[in-house]
Amino acid sequence: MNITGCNKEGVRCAEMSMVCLTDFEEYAKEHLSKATWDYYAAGADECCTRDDNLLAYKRIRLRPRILRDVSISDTRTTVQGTEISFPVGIAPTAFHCLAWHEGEMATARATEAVNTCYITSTYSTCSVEEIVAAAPNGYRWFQLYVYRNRKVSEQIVHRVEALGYKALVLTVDVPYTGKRRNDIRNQFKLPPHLKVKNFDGVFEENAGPEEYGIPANTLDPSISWKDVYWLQSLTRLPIIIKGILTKEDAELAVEHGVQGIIVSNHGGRQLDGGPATIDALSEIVDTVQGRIEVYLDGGIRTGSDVLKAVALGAKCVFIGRPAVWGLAYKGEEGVREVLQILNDEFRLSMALAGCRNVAEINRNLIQFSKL
Ligand code: PYR
Repeated sequence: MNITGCNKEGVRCAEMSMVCLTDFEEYAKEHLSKATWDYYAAGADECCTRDDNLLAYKRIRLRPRILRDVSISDTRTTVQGTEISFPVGIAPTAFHCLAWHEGEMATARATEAVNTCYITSTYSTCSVEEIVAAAPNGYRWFQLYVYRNRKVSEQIVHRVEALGYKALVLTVDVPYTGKRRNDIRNQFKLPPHLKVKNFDGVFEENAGPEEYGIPANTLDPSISWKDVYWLQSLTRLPIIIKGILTKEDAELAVEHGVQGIIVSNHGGRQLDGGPATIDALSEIVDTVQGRIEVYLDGGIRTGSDVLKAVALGAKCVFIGRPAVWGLAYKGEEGVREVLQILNDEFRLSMALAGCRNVAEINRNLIQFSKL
């Protein structure tokens, strides 16, 4: 183990000791190509929302309780009735083969080993069949977009349902892709040896300009609440809406009979100027009142961030970029390490705050005068 984690040139190397998630970030920045790094790091416009996702956690203070015998602790929880090892899963991020040659298959194996939930991105560089074969016992949800050609969405829904995916995560914050300046400067696109394998043969070859590996303008900006009913008519899977940031939309989600909400601003990659997700969480939890599960993604970097989100009512949180950094570091092993570090930090924060299990985490832990 190398204490500094750097080689002679001061560059982080794979033998170094990884202590926290930002170590993986530094490694990824130094080892990924500039265009790939920029793609994953991107926020929209001036990146205010992307950055605030992290900063907002640092504004929240905890109210630890003491002398509560925390000699035994249990980080397990459930999502949609299924037990996972701790309240952290993997958010959908695209193109894992850019970060590691085995791509999403490595991510799937890591989440299976750690026993948590992996939300597979539509924009995967391995097919859903390859992902399921790589980790047959993994617990997975599928992230879905609605395409102008509804048949495209319909086919993928039937495909993932048949493959044993356990929920559909309908992503609703991309009627159009946000403006990510470096992707435009870099003219970011997938290298020729990679493709969005879930769409093999689905779109016409050479159908004009591409955006992120499929023909541009294929997502349907006219998507509306009635499409939730349309999706429900296609599937028996639970539907979770990802991209809700207000109590009004949370209420509509409940009224439309979905089974969960992910409070998300797409990692700050869509509307710049929207709230940090942890700041949006409370009004949504208060509105939903336990009728459906509320999850969150965006800005989680430490175990105490997880503790704060769970204390404010998130049933589970999801990490996006840190999983990609883990992949860039050591593939499956790297993602496992990222999850393990977060689990260890969460367990420690829980104990230091006086909680023995996830059920004991509640809003009393949050110092509201500092919010
Ligand atoms: C993104 O790059 O944010 C996608 O959702 C593909």
